[in-house]
Amino acid sequence: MFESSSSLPQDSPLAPLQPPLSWEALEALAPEEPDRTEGPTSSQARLRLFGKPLASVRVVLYRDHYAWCPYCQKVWLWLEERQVPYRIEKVSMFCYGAKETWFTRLVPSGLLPALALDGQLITESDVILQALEDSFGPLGRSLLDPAVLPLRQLERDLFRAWCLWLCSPGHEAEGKRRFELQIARVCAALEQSPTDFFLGDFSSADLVFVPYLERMVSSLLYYKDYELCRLWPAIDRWFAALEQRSTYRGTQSDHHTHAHDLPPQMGGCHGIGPASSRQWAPRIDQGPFIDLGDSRQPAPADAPQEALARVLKHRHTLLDVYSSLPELALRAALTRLITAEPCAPPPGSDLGLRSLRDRICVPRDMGLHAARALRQALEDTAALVGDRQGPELPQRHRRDQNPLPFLAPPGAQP
Ligand SMILES: N[C@@H](CCC(=O)N[C@@H](CS)C(=O)NCC(=O)O)C(=O)O
Repeated sequence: MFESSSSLPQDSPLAPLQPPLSWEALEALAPEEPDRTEGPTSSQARLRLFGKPLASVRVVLYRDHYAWCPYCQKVWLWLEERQVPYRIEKVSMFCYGAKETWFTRLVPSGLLPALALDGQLITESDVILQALEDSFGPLGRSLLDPAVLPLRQLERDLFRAWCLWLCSPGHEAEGKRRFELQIARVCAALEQSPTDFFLGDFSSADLVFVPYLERMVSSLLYYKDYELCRLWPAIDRWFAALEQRSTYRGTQSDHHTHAHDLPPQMGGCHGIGPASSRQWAPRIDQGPFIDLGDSRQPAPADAPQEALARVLKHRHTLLDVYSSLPELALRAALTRLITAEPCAPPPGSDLGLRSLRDRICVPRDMGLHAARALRQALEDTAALVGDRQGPELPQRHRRDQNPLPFLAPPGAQP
């Protein structure tokens, strides 16, 4: 894309690298932030109308800033699938920073999600889903359908077996055995279906499995080197069918985000050895970031542009928060992202570049493929000047992800 000023071949170690683009040039290459009120599912939306008038909004969803809470994902995906207009209020989770007092006045436990329906506040995701179904009709099948009820119970049995294996030290063999008993039951249920979903078309039976199956696949790969989707093809087919849906893709997270957001929520995750000795953890953390198996969809051609626009929107805050990241280094990584050509950052910026690489959160910050492209550009740029890793991600909290500095002024899209 950029002509070299030298006649040296590009692969020569002496070939001069392109200079970083200016902020103005980068801004000219970034797309406008799309309207989030209509269009595909997005964690950045604050209002969703699905072509209906503002006056038709009866629902307010209180959810986490990180677009990560599994119980919020269930309700979020239900609203998106059923195209029920709603407003979104974002709330902090304890492990990321202080909970907003306006929310604890509303919900003293501070637990998410909460939902207001016609002004009536409801907590507990299953109670919320039932209330939504009662008001707006079921998602394919009723949550109380005799075919759905045993699947909901199966999801809880699977959840408990996963928690035991992932979170209890000293239960490695037994934990795996019990998990496999349950996942075999899930696959048997899927294999009885005429489609890749549980009961024909996508329905509430599938919805209830989404949040934790996604987290199981990523966490077991990262902490146990357990390739769930390869070992259990019915689960892989189910994800492939799910990923056809833009609603799901908008809520979908990735292996890296789950691997590092789960420990503080679960009270720790136990790996089968140190991360460096495992097969998958180093790749999920340090790349190469392609072919990690967390998406079966081809990368959209504009994934780098999406990542660029998201970084530019928050660049001043990012440079404040990441004090080890010089602005020239960030421009070098963005230049690499958008031109696919190497661009040298200043000496010593490897640490700051990798700190940012490790803190991209999907889908909070951007979509899975945009995040993948950005992580790769940050890593490739850092590798030009050093091999230092950033500070380790904390296990007991994620206050390194405090949302406060990134909050948009009232009324703006974050
Ligand atoms: N049984 C509840 C569980 C909700 C829950 O545990 N939410 C977690 C987030 S995943 C929470 O809000 N924890 C408090 C916090 O992290 O701030 C439901 O289904 O809604």
